Amino acid sequence: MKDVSSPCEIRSTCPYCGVGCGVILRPDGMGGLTLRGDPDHPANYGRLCSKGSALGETVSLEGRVLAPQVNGQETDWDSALDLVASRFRDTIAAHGPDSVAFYVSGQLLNEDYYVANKLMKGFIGSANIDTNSRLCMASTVAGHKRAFGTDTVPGTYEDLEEADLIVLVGSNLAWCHPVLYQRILAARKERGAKLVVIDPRRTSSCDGAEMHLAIAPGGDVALFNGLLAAIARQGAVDHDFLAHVEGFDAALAAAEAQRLAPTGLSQDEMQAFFDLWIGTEKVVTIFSQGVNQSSSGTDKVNAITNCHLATGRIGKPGLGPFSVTGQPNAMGGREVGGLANMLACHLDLENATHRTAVQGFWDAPTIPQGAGLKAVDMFRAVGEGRIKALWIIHTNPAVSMPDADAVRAAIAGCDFVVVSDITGETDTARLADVLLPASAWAEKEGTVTNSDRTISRQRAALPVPGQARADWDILADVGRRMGWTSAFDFQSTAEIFREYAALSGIAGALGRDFDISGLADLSDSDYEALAPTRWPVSAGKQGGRFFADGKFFHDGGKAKMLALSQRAPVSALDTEHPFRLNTGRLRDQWHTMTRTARSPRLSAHRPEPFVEIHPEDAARLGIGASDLVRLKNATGSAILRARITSAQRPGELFAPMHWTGETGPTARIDALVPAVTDPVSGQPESKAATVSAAKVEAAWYGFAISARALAPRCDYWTVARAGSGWRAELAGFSEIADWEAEARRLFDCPGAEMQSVTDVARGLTRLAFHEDGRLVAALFIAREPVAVMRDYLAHLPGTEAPEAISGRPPADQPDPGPVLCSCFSVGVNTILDAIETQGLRSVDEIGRALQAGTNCGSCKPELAALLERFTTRHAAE
Ligand SMILES: Nc1nc2c(c(=O)[nH]1)N[C@H]1C(S)=C(S)[C@@H](COP(=O)(O)OP(=O)(O)OC[C@H]3O[C@@H](n4cnc5c(=O)[nH]c(N)nc54)[C@H](O)[C@@H]3O)O[C@H]1N2
Ligand SMILES: Nc1nc2c(c(=O)[nH]1)N[C@H]1C(S)=C(S)[C@@H](COP(=O)(O)OP(=O)(O)OC[C@H]3O[C@@H](n4cnc5c(=O)[nH]c(N)nc54)[C@H](O)[C@@H]3O)O[C@H]1N2
Ligand code: SF4
Ligand SMILES: [Mo]
Repeated sequence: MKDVSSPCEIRSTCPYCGVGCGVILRPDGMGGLTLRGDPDHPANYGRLCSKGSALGETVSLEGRVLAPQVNGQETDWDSALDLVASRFRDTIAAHGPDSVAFYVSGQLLNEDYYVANKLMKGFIGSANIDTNSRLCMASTVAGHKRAFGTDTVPGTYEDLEEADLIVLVGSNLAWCHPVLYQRILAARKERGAKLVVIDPRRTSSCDGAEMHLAIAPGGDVALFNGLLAAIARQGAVDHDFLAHVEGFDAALAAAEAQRLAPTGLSQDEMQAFFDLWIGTEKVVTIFSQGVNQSSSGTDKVNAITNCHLATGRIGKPGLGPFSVTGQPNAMGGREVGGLANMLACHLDLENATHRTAVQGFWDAPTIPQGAGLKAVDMFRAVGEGRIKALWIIHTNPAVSMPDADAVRAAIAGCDFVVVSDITGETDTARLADVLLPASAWAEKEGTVTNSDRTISRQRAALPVPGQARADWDILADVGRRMGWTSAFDFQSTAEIFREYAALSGIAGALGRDFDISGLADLSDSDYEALAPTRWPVSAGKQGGRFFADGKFFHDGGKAKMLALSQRAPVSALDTEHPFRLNTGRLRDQWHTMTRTARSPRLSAHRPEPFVEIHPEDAARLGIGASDLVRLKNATGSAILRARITSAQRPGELFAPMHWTGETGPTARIDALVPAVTDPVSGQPESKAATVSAAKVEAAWYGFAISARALAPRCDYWTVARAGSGWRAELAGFSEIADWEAEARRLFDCPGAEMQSVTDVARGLTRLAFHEDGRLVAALFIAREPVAVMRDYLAHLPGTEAPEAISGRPPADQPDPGPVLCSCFSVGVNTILDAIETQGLRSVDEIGRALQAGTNCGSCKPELAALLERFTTRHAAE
């Protein structure tokens, strides 16, 4: 597979979402690369979304950590790893194996993950290894295990195309799994399949959907209980399939008892959905974080699997429950046993036979007898000093964990913290005693497993910079330094993969689903050439679907339906906290933005953090467009820009999860999310905090552009890449007397030529700085949120821009407006103008006129929404 059309092209996999798109990389010989979608990869057949298309803009070495650091000082690997090994060894000797922990990531490759799990569970002898997948997939894992006996995704991506009805539950697929969404849209065009979205917000995924059910947060169990009752009432139960299922009567009785539980939906809306679901045999119910990240997340998963089991709609083409995985290797992490309550290869820690089998295979001195600490409990133990040595790999918990300020304080207070990252510029890495430089996506080898169980190779295309090393290599080295020389004597990822595949054969023999023993004998060159392969790969079974034959993995071979009742989110609304705060993702940013924020194109879509609020709520609170809003509760607080939109239900707010201490310190949204979890899965309820909201009156507001990176020091700030420079939003609660001095410090331009405009009465100050005839920076200050043409100004640094200080383009140069199509940098105003003047009537026509939407297609739903808004407005006029 490595040989593609040109010898310097390399096939690999996109490092972002769980769709797992294949990419073809072409190094430019100067440390950069260009890429395109792999037309032969079964996840994407050549497609890429905006984030995948912009990968080339994120691989520069800017901001990378290139040598190990101890207490902020660069050192060599021997010193750093001897310190790590000895501190872990000494801590274990003094306080026992459960006094140490690893917190890892669904973005690790299978090989990295396997070594981390083997080291902690088999050799250190603790199960205190958990992963950010606890914040992501844990409820699905628990729900699958309760229903099927194992954590098995029954279906495949082809099912999404063969379905006649797709239901998205708590999934903004258009933004979070854009290539799958594009595949569904293409199939809809062909087959006329219907799309239903169940989400409290009207998201981009709703544009073009037949039905949007704006469910009350947490209403999903009641809704799917209602569906189960309707399935029974309307005679849609598959009685033959029920021979393979336990628990139907109890599940139905519980569902019927719940008929009046609140969903926020009208009876008519629900009945229309029930009729559509029941009346369409080929239905795939896709679910994601609106389901998982809930204190009843596991129940939500089972409320969905109940309906599919009752109707026998599972494991056949075009139908089934389908959990889409978040991170590129969220699925692989579940397979290697990255979670604190699992062993490798879908074997169970609680099962003595499984434990003995794994311990024997590893020839391990020990194996924990039960589950270790799950993420939230792990950081609580860190905070309480029970965990004394912690190694954080490939994740940024000081930002992404609930109660993030407390987690940040816990990490800061821990005796010994090791962080492996590609950059030291993260909220977490800044707290490390030892910072280890990891090689990044385009530099490392291994495998990942995507949402439909397809294992794909990630291949190195760029040289490893500085002293960076692959995560598996660092982990194995520490294992050897701790004394387990032969168990961690790995020389390559191929070797690790073979061991892992061989262990899965034991799991298969013990009756587990995950068996890739057919790959245990791959030679190095077979591994190098491995084509995307869906598991299982064993003598008995190759790829395909599970469960159509009615064989499940519980003792006795039956599936289980669960008796469920709806529970409200844990945080209660009250007069002090009248708003429910929902959180999630934006189209063009990835998590804590350490990579995507390096791309100016991706940063243009939503350059500033915000909170979405319904117009009625905004009016009641006196919040206008662009005002700053403070959210507060007992856990923490945040300041965010208001975005007023009827896409929110009244009483509910939405804020993105992406901003950090590095990019917008008052917008760390997990500072507001309390550390409450699902009792079964331990997954935090990240989408249902309760908060107060109030307008913030700042003394001044500012907007800045700069050719150089800037480090603001004021009460509110956020920075983003723009053009070849940066843009920043600023605000302060106290007056600043000398704006020139302030600006020269902010922009680090003590000697630059300055133009200025001041209107003391109106509190207006504008300063523009030129060096050698080119604009280096400009600052616009006002008493109200600054009204300048930001998207135009953002491209000026580095150009002559003699009139930048006016804050608007010359008359002959229109303002493009906020970028909507990031591939071709096409702004909203440009699109609206073309719709009006050229009479464009479809997304395709917009594409032909402006190119917008013609590359990755991620913005097509937003283009459709813009068209619709325009036509409705004009129809009304
Ligand atoms: N662009 C982008 N894509 C990504 C990522 C990224 O960072 N950026 N991250 C990846 C990862 S790791 C993950 S896990 C996935 C997540 O993918 P998604 O789960 O699709 O993303 P989210 O935005 O977290 O949440 C989905 C939706 O759940 C809704 N929701 C909130 N509460 C409820 C509820 O009670 N019921 C229902 N039915 N819905 C509710 C929210 O309004 C939101 O629109 O995305 C992956 N893809
Ligand atoms: N409020 C709220 N909070 C959430 C969520 C939500 O919806 N709402 N979603 C949750 C979910 S589903 C997830 S998955 C998490 C994600 O949250 P995190 O995992 O904390 O976020 P990332 O930014 O992906 O962190 C990855 C880190 O790994 C580093 N890195 C990149 N490549 C490599 C490499 O090859 N090796 C190493 N060692 N490091 C590397 C990056 O620089 C970055 O610091 O957030 C969770 N938190
Ligand atoms: S959908 Fe986009 S982010 Fe996800 S794997 Fe494909 S290209 Fe990457
Ligand atoms: Mo995730």
